[in-house]
Amino acid sequence: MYKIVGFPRTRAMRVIWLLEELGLPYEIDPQMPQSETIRSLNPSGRVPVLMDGKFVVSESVAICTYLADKHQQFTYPAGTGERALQDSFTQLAVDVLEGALWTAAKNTFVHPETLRVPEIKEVCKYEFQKGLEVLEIRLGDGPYVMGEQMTIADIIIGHCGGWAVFAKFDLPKSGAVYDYFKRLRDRPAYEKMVATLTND
Ligand SMILES: N[C@@H](CCC(=O)N[C@@H](CS)C(=O)NCC(=O)O)C(=O)O
Repeated sequence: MYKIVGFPRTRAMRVIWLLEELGLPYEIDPQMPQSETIRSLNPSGRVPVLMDGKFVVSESVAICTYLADKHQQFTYPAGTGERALQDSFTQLAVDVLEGALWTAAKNTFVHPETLRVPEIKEVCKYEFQKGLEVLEIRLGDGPYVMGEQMTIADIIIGHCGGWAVFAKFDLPKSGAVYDYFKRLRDRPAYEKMVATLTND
């Protein structure tokens, strides 16, 4: 059985969501970042980490890519044009959406107070909006970024949407991007992932 090592209310949410979509059994060891256990598995001390037997992999996007490739679901095969476009959406999410959210978080509660630059949160919100504008243009007719087939790119983007609500970043209240985030939130696997957070 897969083991997710990491407190669920973190980027572990992406891995939990994907495993729920895949309908595969997993257990969660809710380690806090920088715990001794986490540092023994991932020198950066960051969560999540996935254990597949003795195989250990860190970085949520790499974990999701591994699982999707291994089970040949929620991804296009490597080396195809579709996969390149899917990866391009994933990178947009990580670079622009997550980049803005994570920079804001680091300057709000993650870094030591003396190192924080609270004013940067406004820049982050601006960058996040720019990312949403690009997403809206690239979304097309949907229902998912790659069309009919949901992929891990949607999981990474959808997770950033939920994170944005938590961080009090503005999200559209109607339109294509609103509908897209709602479609993702309404998925039973998303709801099952959210249920694991209440057990924190
Ligand atoms: N790029 C990594 C980022 C992991 C990460 O920074 N996780 C946060 C929690 S969401 C963490 O462990 N922070 C603690 C730290 O940076 O020391 C991923 O996607 O897994």
